Amino acid sequence: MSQESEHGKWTVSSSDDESAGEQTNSEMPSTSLLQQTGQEKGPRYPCSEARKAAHKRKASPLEHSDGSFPQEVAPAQKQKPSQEGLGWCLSSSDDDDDEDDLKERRGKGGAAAGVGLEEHCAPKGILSNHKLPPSHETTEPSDRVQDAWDLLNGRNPFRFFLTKVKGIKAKYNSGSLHIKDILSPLFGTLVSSAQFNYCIDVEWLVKQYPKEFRDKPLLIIHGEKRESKAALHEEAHPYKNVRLCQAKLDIAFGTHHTKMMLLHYEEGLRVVIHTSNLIDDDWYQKTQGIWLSPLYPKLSLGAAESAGESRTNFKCDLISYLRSYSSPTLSEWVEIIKQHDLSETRVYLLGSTPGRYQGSEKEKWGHLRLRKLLKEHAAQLPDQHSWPVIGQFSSIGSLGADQSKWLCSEFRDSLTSLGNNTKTLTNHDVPVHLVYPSVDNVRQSLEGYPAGGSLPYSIQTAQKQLWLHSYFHKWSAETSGRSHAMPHIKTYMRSSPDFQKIAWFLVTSANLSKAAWGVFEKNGTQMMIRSYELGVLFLPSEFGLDAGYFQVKENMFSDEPVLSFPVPYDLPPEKYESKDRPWIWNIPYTKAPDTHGNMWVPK
Ligand code: JTA
Repeated sequence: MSQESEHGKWTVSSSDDESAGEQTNSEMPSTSLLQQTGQEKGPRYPCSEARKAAHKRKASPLEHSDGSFPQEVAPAQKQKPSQEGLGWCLSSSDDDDDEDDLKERRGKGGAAAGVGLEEHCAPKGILSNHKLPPSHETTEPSDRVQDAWDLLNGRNPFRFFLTKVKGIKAKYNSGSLHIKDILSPLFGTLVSSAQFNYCIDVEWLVKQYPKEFRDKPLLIIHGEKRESKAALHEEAHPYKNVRLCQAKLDIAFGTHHTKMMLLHYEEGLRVVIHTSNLIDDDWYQKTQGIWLSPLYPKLSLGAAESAGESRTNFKCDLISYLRSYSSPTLSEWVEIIKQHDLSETRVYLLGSTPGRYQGSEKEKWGHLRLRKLLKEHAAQLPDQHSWPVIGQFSSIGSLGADQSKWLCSEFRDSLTSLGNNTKTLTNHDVPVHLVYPSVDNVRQSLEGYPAGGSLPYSIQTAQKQLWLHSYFHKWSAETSGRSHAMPHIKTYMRSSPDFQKIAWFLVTSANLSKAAWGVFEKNGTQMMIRSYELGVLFLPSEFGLDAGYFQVKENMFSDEPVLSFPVPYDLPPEKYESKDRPWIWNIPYTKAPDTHGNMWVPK
């Protein structure tokens, strides 16, 4: 079938199927490309077909025919090794693996520039919450320890971070984290850990741990089934300390998207909730979000069952989320969490877990959970009907024939709730702004078109909801230096009409889909959720702000009031221009070359 349409001329060989999920097999591009050389292999981790396509595309790029780079598109060419590694680094060892990484990158045929030259790392010492590390003020180079200290405890009360990006100016990476930083001994002396995620490269993951922690028990919680589950087990087999736990997914098209680390230390426990898959590409040139918990101290023996709870009920909510897996293995982690003091937590946990929920259970997960939190803990604002909701995501599900079906009904009703009002009657005029990369965003990105391999909006879904695209705004992030680092982060917030204040901010794994956020069934008496998702919600009241809003940080790298919130992309969002189209991953883009001089031709 060949079609000329809104999105140009394209063909699909598979049948269009109707499904509620955001990604279905028929919508995944096959791995075959126009000009295959035959030498390339897929990634060693089981993952989506699209990711394999992106992987292979990097191995055998399709050069744009005129061979020239467009003048206005050049961030990747400007990458210089001299700009690399200037951000602070908390990795424990000068890793012999970095050289392998460089070889691997070159082997992939992508931009080899922008890799290597990791700086020497900070001296060891645990960064606890309440006392300075032993090396502080006494050991050189103390600057990096100071930076780490400030990041973890001082000038970042939100504990919200972005991942380090290769190939941007060092100043934009100050205060960002690589996975090796998170797993560094500076953050704690690891006893055991659990990694919840969607896509996992076990060999790569093990290498991200410092050598001294590589054989500590590691539990991987995933959602793979059948062949891909078997492949994951094969991959994990060589590592005797690695155990796998399959999350049950009993509802069709459900996915395990949750991205969380539980890090059990000799000194306590840390929880990390983030948006990156456990694969190298996700920690290379993308915009990803991370929330780091404080170091939670161990409760004294004989402490009450209820001890160590936070004002935000985080401990109970985390345990309740883990219990939803009904896994004996995860019960072991529930016991560990029970033994710790999580009372310093200032965020609310917001999860989704597959099921059909009724009665009081309805408000435990998804958008109704957000609705409840906003009603109970966020204040009403003057002229709140003119405060837009902004959603920003990296994939999109089928949202129905028009906005009334889900987006501007149950979903918007939840995101516009504030205070214990008896339903705002003016909800219908609350603006909704959606931020999703345009084709030009992807083309001009650091990764080029292969970045689109992590933006799996399919033509089959897109063509059914052209109405949605009128809500779209471009990805732009000059303030965080990440305009060319495509978002895999997902964020939602309520902003003032002038975009200088926000009433709340959520970072989550949840894309814009009914599978993730939930959808009413049975006339609103039941909430149905297909996938596992996890995020944290920042509310002004928990940060001692009585005004009911956070000021938005204007310059990420200046000394503004510490309680201004570091929104990771530019406000106000900029609408798509008439020529702009949303990135759709399974149609070709051959008219203009990307930053590596290549085209995108999925078959
Ligand atoms: C490409 C994906 C995630 C996630 C989930 C993805 C798909 C393709 C990237 C991704 N699914 N897919 O949870 O992070 O087709 O399912 O990054």
